[in-house]
Amino acid sequence: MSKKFYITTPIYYPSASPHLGHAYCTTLCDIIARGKRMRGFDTFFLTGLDEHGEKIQKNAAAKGITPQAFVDGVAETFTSLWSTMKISNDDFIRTTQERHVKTVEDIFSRFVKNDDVYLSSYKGWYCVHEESYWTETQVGDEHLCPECGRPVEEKEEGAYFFRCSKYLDRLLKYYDENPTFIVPLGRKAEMVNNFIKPGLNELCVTRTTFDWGIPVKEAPGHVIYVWLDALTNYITALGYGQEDDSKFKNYWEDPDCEVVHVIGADITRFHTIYWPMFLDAMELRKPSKVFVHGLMMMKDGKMSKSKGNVIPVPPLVEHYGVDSVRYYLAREIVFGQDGQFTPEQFVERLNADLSNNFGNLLNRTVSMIAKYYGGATPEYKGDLNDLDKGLHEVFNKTIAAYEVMSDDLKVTESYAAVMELVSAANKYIEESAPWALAKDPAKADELASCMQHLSSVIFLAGMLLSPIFVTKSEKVFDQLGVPADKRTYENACTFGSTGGLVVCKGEQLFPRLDVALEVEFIKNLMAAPKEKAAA
Ligand code: ME8
Repeated sequence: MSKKFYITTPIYYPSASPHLGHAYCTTLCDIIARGKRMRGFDTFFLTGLDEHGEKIQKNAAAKGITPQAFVDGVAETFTSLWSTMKISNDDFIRTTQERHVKTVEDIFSRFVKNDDVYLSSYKGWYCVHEESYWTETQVGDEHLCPECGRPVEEKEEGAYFFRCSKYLDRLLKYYDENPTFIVPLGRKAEMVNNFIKPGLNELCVTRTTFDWGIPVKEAPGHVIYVWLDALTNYITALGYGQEDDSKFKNYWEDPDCEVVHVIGADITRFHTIYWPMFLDAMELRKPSKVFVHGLMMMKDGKMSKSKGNVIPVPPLVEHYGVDSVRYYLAREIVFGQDGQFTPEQFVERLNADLSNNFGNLLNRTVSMIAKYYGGATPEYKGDLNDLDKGLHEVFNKTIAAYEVMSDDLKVTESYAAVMELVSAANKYIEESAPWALAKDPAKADELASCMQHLSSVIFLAGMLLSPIFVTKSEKVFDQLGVPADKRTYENACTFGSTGGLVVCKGEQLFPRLDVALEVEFIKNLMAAPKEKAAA
């Protein structure tokens, strides 16, 4: 089986500063990508910006600058946030880049030539914010956008339409043949019942009312509608239609390469209905999976600057460290479900899992190996008693569970399993009572075995956590004394591979947090003046 993996985030609109919601999606994708690389997959991880459209043009005009200058400015805040979050993307696509613009023009020309698009005129209810037309029924009597709730305006313009009707059967067949194309599974029913069953209209794919977009060569005055432009980023970034298309060939064109788009629920329709149709029209393979993650909400609803409930990411990372913030995002909010950020849960999660559970296991183990063996970790000599056997079994089960769950993108569940291993090891210490074994010369083998079992578990847990702990896993390995060239996934999965290593007690990696003080700190961050809160 090929071990290739291509993962993408949505390309975000550079219409405002990025917030914890954007950081959430990108960080989860980063954790998945790093996990695959750790396991030896040939991985490509893409993120980027969706820089065209009326909204951007309006925002730039309001600031009195060109749209390009505007997006260049916002792009910097995004790349700076990704560097703060230690995002390991392999490329950063911006839809104003020549590589993208040129290819989208060619794709459109191909659609015109093949009669996949046709010129007509469109009248409907338009939402500037969503850049979408809606039908009379969808906007209701109030004339509000069904997606974002903002007022819509009635508009008519000459436009090209994509022939969805030509590709609908193929789409439904693809759904049938690939039951896990849309995950979580309930999202598929939503698409079929809300958009396909009521009758799918042909999709309007050009605009004439603004010009901040990719021009249609065949029809001056038309620019390509932002979704056709935006969705194709996933292939233009790989070099599709360009001189160097080696990445496109290596990833997209390899039918065994798993191609995964991770998106928020707000854009499911575009990724699961129109994108596969565009790909069909280009005679290209479809993505293996569209994974729809949930929204990260605040107690009083969606994060928004006007509500003053936006969590500024950089000061949070500066205060708690990037590893802790990444851990919180992966572990607290179940990937695939909506979740709520509260300062209390943030602090309590870090205390419970990182200080009390993982940090405690590391400190106790390294101290005991230093105390009882002068630092040299005993060799593995088999499982001497039931407690040893039990922990070894959890070790093996954790590897299997981690691999299956992370392949299913059950990120939160996979890390819950890793933390269960850590809890099992802490329980094993209590039950084995090494301090008592140390007093009894007849129990010397059991004591050695106990230290070996603990150190093996920490090596594995540190490795499985390394896609999250981008700085601290290395410190865990330093404390265990693992040489740089032995810090591999295979070694960590090999029970006993820490035998003979000399531990080196270091700083406490996850000091316990004072709940009241820290909750206060986060609340102050949320209330911080705008310039401080800007990412
Ligand atoms: O829709 N919680 O861009 P966008 C979790 N350009 N995720 C959140 C979030 C929150 N509170 N807020 C935003 C667009 N997101 C298009 C995409 S793709 C070809 C084009 C994340 O800037 C979530 O992943 O509005 C959502 O789908 C995405 O940001 C929307 O970003």
